[in-house]
Amino acid sequence: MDEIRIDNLKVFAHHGVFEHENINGQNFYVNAVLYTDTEKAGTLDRLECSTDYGSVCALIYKTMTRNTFKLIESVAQKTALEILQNFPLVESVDIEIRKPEAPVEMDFESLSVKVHRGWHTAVIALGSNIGDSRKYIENAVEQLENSEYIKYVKVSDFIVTKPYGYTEQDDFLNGALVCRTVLSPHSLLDLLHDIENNANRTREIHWGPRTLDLDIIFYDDNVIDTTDLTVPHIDMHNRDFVLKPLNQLIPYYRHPILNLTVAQLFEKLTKND
Ligand code: A4P
Ligand code: MG
Repeated sequence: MDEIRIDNLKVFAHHGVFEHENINGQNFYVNAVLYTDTEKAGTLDRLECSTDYGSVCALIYKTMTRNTFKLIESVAQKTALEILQNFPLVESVDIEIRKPEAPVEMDFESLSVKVHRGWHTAVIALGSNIGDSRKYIENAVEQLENSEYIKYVKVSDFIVTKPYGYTEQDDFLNGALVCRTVLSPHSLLDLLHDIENNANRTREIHWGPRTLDLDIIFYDDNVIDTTDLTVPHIDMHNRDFVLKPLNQLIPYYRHPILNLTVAQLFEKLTKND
């Protein structure tokens, strides 16, 4: 991907753990790399087709002077998110915050933090089989749409499905959505848990009835296997209530381990049934 670079933008600001830093301020220097496609702008020679680095500098300056953070980690995080949220052509960004006047009684050139943040595609399955299931799912979609960390939410139709796994329970309402997010997979999982908790979700029986279940099915083409998160969802290829809504939204999305598209997985499952 092409890069637009800003080197050592000087910003006088008040970030720091010590009170005297917040009162007196000091110079910070920002290095930014914006990852974006510049081909169209370069071909047509038109600024509207690219990202105006002057406006990015102004946004960095505004973000760093209107907020006072203790940590340069927070300065970097906030600055990166502001750029991603305000410049839609920027896919991802590196932000390095340098602090050459940091109050450390030793000889050094500069101290710094560098972060990489970007937009990712997340695919989420939605389910409910207690209470007003449609309302629970619609509320969840609304909370995701309203999150500053998520954009371009596309939702499937909702379908009524027979319970899978633990069958002594009511029918489910299921659906799926695809979106772009700046959250890491684990931060996205935390957000989904918050939204489930807002729906009075309790965890009693494994695979049992629930007001709201939000599962991460895909996150880009990442393969994640940690104690609290497995992506792609470990059993998605066996579940028609996941594959049917996905087939409507993203039939050509390829499962990174099984190496089959959603449409192929759905066809395979339907044939086996
Ligand atoms: N976890 C691991 N990977 C993921 C992931 N990709 N997305 C962990 C979300 N969570 C993931 O889930 C337990 C833990 O799984 C989470 O805390 C997270 O750290 P849970 O939702 O608390 O509860 P659970 O019921 O024990 O498991 P789970 O996986 O949600 O249940 P399932 O497998 O989704 O099954 N039948 C129909 N027709 N429709 C349904 O929607 N749903 C289930 C629930 C059973 N039968 C169903 C349906
Ligand atoms: Mg779940």
